[in-house]
Amino acid sequence: MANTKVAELGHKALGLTDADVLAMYRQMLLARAVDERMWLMQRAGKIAFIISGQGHEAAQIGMTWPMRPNQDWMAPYYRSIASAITFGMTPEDIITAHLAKGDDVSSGGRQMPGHYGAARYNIVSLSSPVGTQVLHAVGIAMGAWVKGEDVVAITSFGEGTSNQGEVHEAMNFAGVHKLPVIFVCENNGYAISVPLAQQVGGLSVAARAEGYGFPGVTVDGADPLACYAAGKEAHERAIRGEGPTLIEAVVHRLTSHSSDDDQRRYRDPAEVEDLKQHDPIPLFASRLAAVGLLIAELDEQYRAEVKAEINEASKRAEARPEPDVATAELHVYAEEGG
Ligand SMILES: Cc1ncc(C[n+]2csc(CCOP(=O)(O)OP(=O)(O)O)c2C)c(N)n1
Repeated sequence: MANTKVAELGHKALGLTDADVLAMYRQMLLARAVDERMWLMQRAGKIAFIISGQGHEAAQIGMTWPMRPNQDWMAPYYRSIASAITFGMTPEDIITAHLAKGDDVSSGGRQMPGHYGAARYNIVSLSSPVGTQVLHAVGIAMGAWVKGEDVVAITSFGEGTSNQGEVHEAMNFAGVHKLPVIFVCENNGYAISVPLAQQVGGLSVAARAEGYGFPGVTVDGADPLACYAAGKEAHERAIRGEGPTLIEAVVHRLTSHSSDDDQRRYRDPAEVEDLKQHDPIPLFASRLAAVGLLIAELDEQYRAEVKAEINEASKRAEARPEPDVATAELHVYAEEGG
């Protein structure tokens, strides 16, 4: 792997080794494979509902890569499959949650699929109203600051969600108190069927950061290295006590909004066709190949390993027990004595 003959990808200047960038690529393949498998399971009637992260993998993996496992926290959103994997969730955990099995780590089958959350991975459970997770991340950062703990919180949301009141409140509060939090807006240009021009007056979400008193940057969300660089810088600022950063990653949503939606009803056929040109996985694969890091045999090996892992994960997830009907109201109402 440490092939001295390969051309420079620019990754070494960022402190990444050849092995790191190949691992990032493999993880993109893994996140995509989990996602695709769950669509198949949804179409087969095994999973009720799926919201995809396809097209967001480079942004999510690049941005969460600098985070410290079991130390930093994440308040994700429903497209955060690749981020959740970087934070430690396994394909089996994710598929089990979507199958609403009784021992799913997120909620024991009691949450919407895609509402990632597992204290064991430092991932906060999100709620169905979009944007609540942004307040949770700021709360975690505030708590860490009060306790003097070295913790950075990262949160993600779409550009439609960036217009919610609580997102402004969260960013303003974090700016005032210089909290160690990273706000990631994964701007895919649509809030379900509503295009960007009808959502954001200024067309830049990152530009808003200036009003809150911290830096805002826009990055190409199909480029995992650009996303890594932005995430790393934001993480270092947070640790140094300099406060939040807003990163707007421009991505393409390769699928419909959810398995209940059909984007062909509101996107031009040429635009849907053009999406393939923006798929971050082949884009990164060709960059890695161009500098001699990803040879065809290695790519095939990764794809075979990932396929075997997903096959195994879905088989195990399907064999897990259903939730016990007797626990349907658990955590819904106050319990006697606690
Ligand atoms: C407060 C609230 N309003 C509306 C909805 C319905 N809803 C769910 S997802 C979504 C679109 C959000 O779009 P965006 O934030 O751009 O994220 P994307 O899905 O494009 O990644 C909406 C309107 C909701 N869940 N919560």
